[in-house]
Amino acid sequence: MTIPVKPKALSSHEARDFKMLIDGRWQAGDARPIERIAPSHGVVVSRFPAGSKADAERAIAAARKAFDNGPWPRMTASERSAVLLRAADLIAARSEELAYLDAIEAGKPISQVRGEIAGSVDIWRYAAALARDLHGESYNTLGEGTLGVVLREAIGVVSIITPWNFPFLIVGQKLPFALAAGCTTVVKPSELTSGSTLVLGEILQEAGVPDGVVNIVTGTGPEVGAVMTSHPDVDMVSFTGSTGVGKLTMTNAAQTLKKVSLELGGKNPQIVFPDADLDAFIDAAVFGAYFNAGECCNAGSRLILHKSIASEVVKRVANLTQNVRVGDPLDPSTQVGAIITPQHFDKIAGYVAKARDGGADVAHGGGTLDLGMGQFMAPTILSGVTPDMAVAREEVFGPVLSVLTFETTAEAIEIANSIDYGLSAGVWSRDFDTCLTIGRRVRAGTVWMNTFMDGTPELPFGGYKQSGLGRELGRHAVEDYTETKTLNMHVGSRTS
Ligand code: TXE
Repeated sequence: MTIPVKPKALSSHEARDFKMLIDGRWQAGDARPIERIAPSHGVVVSRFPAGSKADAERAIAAARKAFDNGPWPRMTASERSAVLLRAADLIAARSEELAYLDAIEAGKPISQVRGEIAGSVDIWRYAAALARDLHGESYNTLGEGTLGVVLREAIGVVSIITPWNFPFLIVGQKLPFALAAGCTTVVKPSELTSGSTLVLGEILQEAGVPDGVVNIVTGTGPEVGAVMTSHPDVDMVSFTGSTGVGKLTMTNAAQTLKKVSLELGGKNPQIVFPDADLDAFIDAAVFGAYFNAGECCNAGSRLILHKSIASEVVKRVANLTQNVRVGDPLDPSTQVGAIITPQHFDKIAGYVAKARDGGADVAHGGGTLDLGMGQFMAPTILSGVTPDMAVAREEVFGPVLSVLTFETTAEAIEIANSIDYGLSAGVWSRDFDTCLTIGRRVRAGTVWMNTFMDGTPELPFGGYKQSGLGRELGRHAVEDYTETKTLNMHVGSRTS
C-alpha cells in the first residue's frame, strides 16, 4: 500500500519574505502579503507581495520604456547571448536554493526538482545559442530592380504567466527565448509558488539584464494577471495554466489583438498492445501517472490497454505502485510529494468518488494518506473506467490512473481522440507499423513510442485541440517572440 515517508517538522523554521521586481527595484507592495503554507508541512514557508492592478500597470510601463528606448533590444545578439549564458551559470550556482523553494512551496520531491533545475540550466543555454541564430531571409529573385528582405524583429512587451506545478522549469521555457529575441517582459508566477521566480529575478540582475527588461509582479490572476493579458501596451501573452484561464487570456488579448501562446491541460493516453515490452511499460506507467503527484499536464493518466492483457497489466502496475515512496518532499528518497492545496485535494477526491459511484473499481489506493501533517494522497488506480466517465475525459491533476480497454486499433484511436485535449500520448508495441499508425492518427502534440515523458530543448512542446496554441522549445522558440517585417526595395535606375 505504497511506502509512507513521514515529513520531519521543520526545525527552527522561519518563513522567507520576498519582494517583487519592478523597473529594477525590489518592492514590498501596499497590501498584506500572500502567505504560502507548505502543502507537506502545514506551516507558512514564504510570504509574497500581493501585487495590485497599479503594480501590474507600473511593471508594464517599465517594460514598454525598456523596449522602446532601452539598450536590450538594441544590443547585438552576441551580447544578449552572453547575458543568458551568465544567467545559466548563476542558476546552476544557486540550484540548491531554487530546488528547496520549489520543493517546499509546491510539495515536490527535492530529488525531482534538482533534475528540473539542471534541465532548466540546459534550456537557458539552448536559448543563448538560438539568440545568435535568429535571422530573416532575402530574395534577389523578384525581378531586376527589386530586392526583398524579410526581418525578424522582437515582438515587444511580453506578459508571461506561469502555474504552480513546475514553477522554475516553466518560466524557463518562456523567458530566455523572449529575452533572446530582444523582448522585454512582465512575469507573474503562481501566487502559490513565487519564490524561485523571484530568486531568478536576482540572478538576472546579476547576469546583466538591464532595469525594466524583466519585471516580476507577484499576486493573483484576477488582480495582476487580468491587467497583464488586457493592457494595450502588451504585445504578446505567453501563458501556462488551466484551459479555462487560457480561454479567458485569449478573450482578453483579443481586445487589442495580442499574440497569444497557450500551454494548457492534458488527459494523455498510453495505448498498449499485446506485443509490447511490458517490463518497460509497467515502469513508464507508474512513472507517467504519479510523477509530480500527477500534477502534470503531460501525466499519462489514461491507460488504454488491449483487452487480452488488461488484467495482467493492472495487477503489475498495482504491484509496482506499492513500492512508490510517498511523503516528505525534502527527503531525497521520496518519489511522490504533497497535493498543492486542500481545495485541490478535495477536487481530486471528488473525481475518484464519482468514478466509483459510476462503476469503476479501485485497484489501488483511493484516498488520503495520513502522514501527520500536510495533504497527501495514495497513488490510485481505477480499473473498469469507460470513455464517457469524467475521470476519463477531464484533467484530474492528481495521482489517479484510469484504465480503459480496447479490442481493435481503430477503437484505441477513437478512444484516444474522443476528448477535448490533445497534448501528448504514448504507444507501446514491438511492431513498427502499429507504432507509426498510432503516432500519425492520434491528435496530440507529442507521441512517445515505447518511452514516455522524455524531452530535450530541441524538441517542440505543445498541444492540439484545447491543450493549447503554439509550441515552446525547439529551434523556432525564439522566432515565436518576433514579428516579421518585409523590406521591399527598388534598386538601380528607373529609366529603362
Ligand atoms: O490554474 P490557473 P489553477 C490545470 C489543472 C489544475 C487546474 C487549476 O487541471 O487542476 O488547471 O489550476 C493565473 N487572468 N492546470 O487554478 O488558475 C494564476 O495566478 C490571468 C494545468 O492553479 O489557470 C497562475 O499564475 N491570469 C496546468 C496561472 O494563471 C490568471 C498547470 C495558472 O493558474 C487568471 C496548472 C486570470 N483571470 C494548472 N486567473 C498545465 N498546463 O500544466 C488565474 N491566473
